Amino acid sequence: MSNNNQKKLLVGRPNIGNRETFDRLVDDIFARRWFSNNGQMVQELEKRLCEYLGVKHCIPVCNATIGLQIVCHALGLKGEVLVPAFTFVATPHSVHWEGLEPVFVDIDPHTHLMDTDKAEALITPRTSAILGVHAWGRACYPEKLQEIADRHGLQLYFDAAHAFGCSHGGKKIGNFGRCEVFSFHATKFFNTFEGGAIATNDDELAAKMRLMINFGFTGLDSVVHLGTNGKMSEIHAAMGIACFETIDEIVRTNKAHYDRYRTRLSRLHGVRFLDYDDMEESNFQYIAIEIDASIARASRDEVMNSLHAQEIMVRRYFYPGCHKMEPYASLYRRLSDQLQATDETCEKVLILPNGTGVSPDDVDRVCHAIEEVLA
Ligand code: T4K
Repeated sequence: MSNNNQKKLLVGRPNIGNRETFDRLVDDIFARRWFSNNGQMVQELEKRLCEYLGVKHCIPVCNATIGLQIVCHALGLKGEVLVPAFTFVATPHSVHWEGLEPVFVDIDPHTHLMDTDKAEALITPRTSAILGVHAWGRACYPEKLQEIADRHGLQLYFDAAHAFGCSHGGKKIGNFGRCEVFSFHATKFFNTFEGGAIATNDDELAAKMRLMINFGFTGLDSVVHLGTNGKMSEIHAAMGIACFETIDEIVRTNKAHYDRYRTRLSRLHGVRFLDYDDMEESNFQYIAIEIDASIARASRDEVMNSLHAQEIMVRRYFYPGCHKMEPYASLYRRLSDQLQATDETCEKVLILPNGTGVSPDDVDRVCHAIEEVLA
């Protein structure tokens, strides 16, 4: 990271696990001279992930995007897949990369999650799956989507990139649909520098995906399936194991920052906080606010520009919406008037810095800078 970035307040500054544990595990990796290909560290990480999530399989992969692509293959998807337009572009990319057509669905503007009625209305004979996204860690209506998927004979799986450590109905995310894909990217609540994992309770699906992440190999010279390289390396897994030791501390810090921001900023006219559900476990990683320019004293972009000028690098995820990014903007022009809630939300959302790299004083600095524009 450049010196310049060290001075900035950033969204996405990584949480760091227990450094002593990490350093010790790195020494072990070098001593064993075993760096990748389902080594001891990856196996240990999978064991801990399964215990933590209460799920039968949680296969570590090199990142969530490849994980989502592998799922497309493993589920044998064809034709169209329903995806929300309001998500990180990796979600539709994973579908399109596999030769499938992502069909963009509008969101519920209150929760930022896929609108289930609008999803059902877009089902055609070509639809093979629904890909729900647990935006900001909130579960994307798993029961309702499962009911729709069952009624129409579709597969249901989830992009759980934001939702590690979050629950729904008291059950950890990772247990819904055919499978769920977590991201362990550096900017995530729980990180392995780069990485992810595919969680499922389906033995057959898990076995197929294990083959697929390792080129389809079953033995030294035997390849029985189409495969790719989706493996996680030992050093990445070591970071995950070290992160397990600090999960509670990260949640505590995130929640304290969330409460501090909320107490101060929700007083401002035209500012709305995205809620975390009190009845569920959450990782509180994303501080997502909406600034409504029709009520507030300034627009979201005016606030963002003012903060950027002060080296507070807030982000407008997921601007401008996947349907306005290529190749989708050119491919699906006809869709733009069906995604009104997405378009409106994209104009309002601002993500504020959070995590253990942010101090209470930093939070106060961000609040002060926002108040200067909006109060
Ligand atoms: N599905 C969803 C819903 C997702 O949000 C994502 C990823 C995926 C799927 C795909 O997961 P992976 O394949 O990545 O496992 C960042 C992340 O790169 C991306 O992983 C994440 N979502 C997305 C929401 O954020 P960018 O393009 O915003 O990255 P960048 O380079 O602008 O960095 C973000 C912020 O983090 C900046 O303020 C800088 C800061 N940062 C970043 C890194 C890497 C640090 O302070 N330290 C760091 O090491 O996508």
